[in-house]
Amino acid sequence: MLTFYHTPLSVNSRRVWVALLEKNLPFEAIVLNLGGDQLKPDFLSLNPFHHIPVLVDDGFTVIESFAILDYLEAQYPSPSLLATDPKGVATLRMVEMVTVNELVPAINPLIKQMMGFGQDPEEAIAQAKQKAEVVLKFYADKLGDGPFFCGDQLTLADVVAGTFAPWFEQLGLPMANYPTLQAWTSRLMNRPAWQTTQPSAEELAAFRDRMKQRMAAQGQ
Ligand SMILES: N[C@@H](CCC(=O)N[C@@H](CS)C(=O)NCC(=O)O)C(=O)O
Repeated sequence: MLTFYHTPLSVNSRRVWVALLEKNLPFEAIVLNLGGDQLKPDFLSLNPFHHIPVLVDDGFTVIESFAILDYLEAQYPSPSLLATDPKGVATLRMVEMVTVNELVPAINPLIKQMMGFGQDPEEAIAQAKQKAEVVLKFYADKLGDGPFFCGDQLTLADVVAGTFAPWFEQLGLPMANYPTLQAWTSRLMNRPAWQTTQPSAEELAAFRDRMKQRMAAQGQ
């Protein structure tokens, strides 16, 4: 039996959550409140770095979302979320790495602004948008005319980049400039796995309030 420790609003968790759903794997979900649950001894015994997501499969513990995705593909290969041809394998990994190494750091100021956690100077916002646009152009280039990054089948490239896609507009990145990416985003948002894992406006507002309280308590 799979046990998935997560927090619904975390994109690191969501990529695993979407993969579990896309692979039709039954699992028990344990939701952590990151206000302290992650520091309790039981959870620290699973992940000493106190991060979600964590997956436990029949007593075997996997931390780090990308290791979890690898494990799921190896242990439960069907349906596959991997590419098989060499160009697809490279595209999949490029999209994954560009997402975490380029997109994530670039959009930090935009997330901060969207969530109302503070406002960086205009120059920093403009620079963040510029960097994010380079990623969007890269995505559009890799997507080409295909429905998904690696062709006709959904792969982990779509899962990893696609769990950010619903936020692009709200981050101030106009998707009308990227019609093929916009169509890809709609394609993903129509899938049950994306619909199940998309946070509601209420969940988002509650998260925003909790974070603001936490930041105020820490004097930020
Ligand atoms: N590299 C890790 C990052 C995980 C991560 O940063 N998780 C955050 C939530 S998005 C977390 O658990 N934060 C709570 C903490 O560090 O105490 C992964 O991909 O799984």
